[in-house]
Amino acid sequence: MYLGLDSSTQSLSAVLLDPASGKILSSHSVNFGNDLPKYEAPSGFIPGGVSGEVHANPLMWLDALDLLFGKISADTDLSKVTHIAGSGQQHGSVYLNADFEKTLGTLDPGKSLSSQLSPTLSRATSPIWMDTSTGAECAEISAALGGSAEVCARSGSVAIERFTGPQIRRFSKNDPDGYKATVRIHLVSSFIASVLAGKSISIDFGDGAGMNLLNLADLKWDAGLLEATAPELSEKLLPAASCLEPQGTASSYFVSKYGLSSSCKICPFTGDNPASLVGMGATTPGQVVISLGTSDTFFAAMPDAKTDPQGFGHVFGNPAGGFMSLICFRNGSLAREALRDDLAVDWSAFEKDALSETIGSAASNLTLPFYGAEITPRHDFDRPVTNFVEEPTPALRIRSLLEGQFLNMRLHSAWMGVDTKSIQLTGGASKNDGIAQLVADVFQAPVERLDVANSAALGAALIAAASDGNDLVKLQEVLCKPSAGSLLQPETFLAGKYSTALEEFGKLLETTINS
Ligand code: XUL
Repeated sequence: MYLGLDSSTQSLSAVLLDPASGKILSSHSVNFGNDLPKYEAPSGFIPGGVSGEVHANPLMWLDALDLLFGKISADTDLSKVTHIAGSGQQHGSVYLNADFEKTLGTLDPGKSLSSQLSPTLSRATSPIWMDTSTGAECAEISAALGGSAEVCARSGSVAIERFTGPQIRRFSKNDPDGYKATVRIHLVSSFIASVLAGKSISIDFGDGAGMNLLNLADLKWDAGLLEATAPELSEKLLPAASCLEPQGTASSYFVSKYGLSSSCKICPFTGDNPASLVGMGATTPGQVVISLGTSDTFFAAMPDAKTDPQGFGHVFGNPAGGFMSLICFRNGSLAREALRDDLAVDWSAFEKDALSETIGSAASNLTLPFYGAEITPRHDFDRPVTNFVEEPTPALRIRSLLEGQFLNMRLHSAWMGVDTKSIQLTGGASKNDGIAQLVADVFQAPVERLDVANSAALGAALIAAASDGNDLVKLQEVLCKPSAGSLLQPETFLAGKYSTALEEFGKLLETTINS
């Protein structure tokens, strides 16, 4: 049996996989807000941070780990699990002092993880991916490297506020003593893996690429970036590694408390996005995942570490080998819901039938679909900009906003040079056939939706299986199948219209940003 864990922003989840039967045996989850109310973090982070700071309490993640293993061991014989892999919310970091390694290796199963590891934190809280407090540090790192293009060429992304390097720099500047007392820095992913193994486990290539510290050419920490970030940083990081190569076995704490086998192998954990790429069955170039959530994300496997010349997209390691892109669009559901409220309609107005009435106007009315500041492209929009050739009826406004969202995605993913053969659509709005058809039409590629509830935890379980020599692609064919009847084909007669619309959209965007 293989176990996959995902420590996300709001919950810690587990998927147990039996490759012999090709079945998911069980799924469990601990919700930080509901199950651990004492941390007063209803959405998994500490509310009320100032100056853009968003932190979480790493002790909450440890309590969640104890709770989760308690739940799984109640209905599963954990001694049958041979490999554990996992993923974590990307970019978040945990700071540990000189007692960490020794304490990890000698944990008492009679006590909780959090009570024993609490004294080993050199920083009480962990900055997470929602933190935007490091604008100055991003500028300093870029200046030290001679410009943001150099940071991007080396690390796969320009210096980004939420990325770990700028966060480490801010800590070293604001609390030099705390930084000095830090002997080891972990990502959320590698922290959880280390606790399971009872010793520090490497950061993996996939998640490590979200730090502005890993050189994608040789997959080693980049000396120039380390130096520009904080003093003696290389000593605080283990060499990065592949998530497919186990680095340890379950610690005696988990063996005696929850019944894991002492030979159960622990893989380096990866980021939630790389794990989702696996869980969505999209590790082969040409398959694209579009996730429609609060923010929309676009991610896809890439054969080479190509970087976005405009600096909006990121490059992470693909757990199956090679690389993946991730592009984040802040105005996802935010914009869809703002228009829905503007028009006082419900979601059925976005369904296929309502949208099919406007097919004759496809690509002829343009909307820059931003109701608030956007990161792709970076701009302080405060409302949508439109260029309509027809009277803007509610139906046309809906079609045009959605087209604008997907034209913006197509425009800002072109740098990858990937020929989109199929799109896996996921996230809340993906169930809507009208929206899904528009994605197919704008990208001129078939769209499928999968039945997967937690693609990152499933991806982690598949990584655990692959680390034991199972063929990942074959497993994906069995476990990452599209839901019946979810396939939508593009209307090919719209191909030319959307090519023209893409050019017009690009021009309107440029004029708006430059005005
Ligand atoms: C990716 C990112 C988020 C986190 C949280 O760059 O910041 O997707 O991984 O899930």
